[in-house]
Amino acid sequence: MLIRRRRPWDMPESAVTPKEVYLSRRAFMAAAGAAAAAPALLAGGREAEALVARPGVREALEPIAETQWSTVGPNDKLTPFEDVTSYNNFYELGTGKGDPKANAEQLVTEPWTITVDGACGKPGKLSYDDFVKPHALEERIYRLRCVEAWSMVIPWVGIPLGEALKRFEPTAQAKYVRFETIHDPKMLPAQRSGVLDWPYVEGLRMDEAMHPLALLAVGLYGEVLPNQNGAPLRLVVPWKYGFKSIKSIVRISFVEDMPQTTWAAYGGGSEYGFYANVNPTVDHPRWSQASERRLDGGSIFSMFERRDTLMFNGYDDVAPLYAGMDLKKWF
Ligand SMILES: Nc1nc2c(c(=O)[nH]1)N[C@H]1C(S)=C(S)[C@@H](COP(=O)(O)O)O[C@H]1N2
Ligand SMILES: [Mo]
Repeated sequence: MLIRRRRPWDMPESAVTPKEVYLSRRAFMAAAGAAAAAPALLAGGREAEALVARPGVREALEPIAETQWSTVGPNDKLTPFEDVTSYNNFYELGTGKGDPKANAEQLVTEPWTITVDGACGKPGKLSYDDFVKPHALEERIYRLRCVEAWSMVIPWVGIPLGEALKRFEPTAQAKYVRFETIHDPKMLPAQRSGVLDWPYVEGLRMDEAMHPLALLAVGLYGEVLPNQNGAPLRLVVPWKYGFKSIKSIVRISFVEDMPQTTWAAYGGGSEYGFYANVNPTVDHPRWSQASERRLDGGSIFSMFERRDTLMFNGYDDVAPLYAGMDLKKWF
């Protein structure tokens, strides 16, 4: 089922995609359409055009709805696939930026089971397919702002978090959602170290989780999510620092109390708190968050260019979620 909606933050992908990429994508779709028996037409009679032609392509995803769901501005260029998939934070696969890619093959994502429990009417253990397949995949181009003051623009493929959560019928006791990454040192070599408390845990307040911008990503650039980016299923919360966007999720729990989350607990609370909304006025203890470095495939000189960090990473639509809260206190 496909529900097509437009939001004020929408912008056609063609506005941010380098033209060659956009055109080659269309060419690839024509080829894919000829090869695959699957109908190329989505509801509304529009052709799916979210798949990208690139060498070394992994598994392409099924036709993707809503390629127009984008939340970027005219100054946002897509971060090249190469950078999105080789400059990563995934501490379970190593703390160096290149480690997650180098160790990616050790993570086995099939089979994959997601346990949903806690305050809900329909808890369960679901296979990846049972979890994801009831939903139409959407492409969403979001800015990702890491707490380390770099940012990217990534075309995710995923399902709206809120719609996925509703299927489990959260009860009135469900005030927060807690997410857990897989804990298996055989597959995630750095889990043999104590660099963080494992498993990695993140959480959202229920109303944050239900916000239409919150996404569960299963792919990027029209392909199945590479392991280093959190395969097979990861959270994307574009108005919060990147560490909230927890990877390789195996457990989702509806809970009454604010969950203890990995980075909020780290070092006795020496990093950010539970909310971790992008906020240019709340500095990290060791650096300013007023500006950031955009990784967009620009020249070597662009390494030194800074741009202003935007409140909520520019996603003002979420501001009502925090009405009346002092965000210098609840950072
Ligand atoms: N399980 C887990 N999830 C994680 C992390 C991690 O180390 N482990 N790193 C976070 C951080 S700090 C960022 S910036 C993003 C990076 O996502 P990307 O590598 O797909 O760009 O993932 C987040 N999710
Ligand atoms: Mo990050």
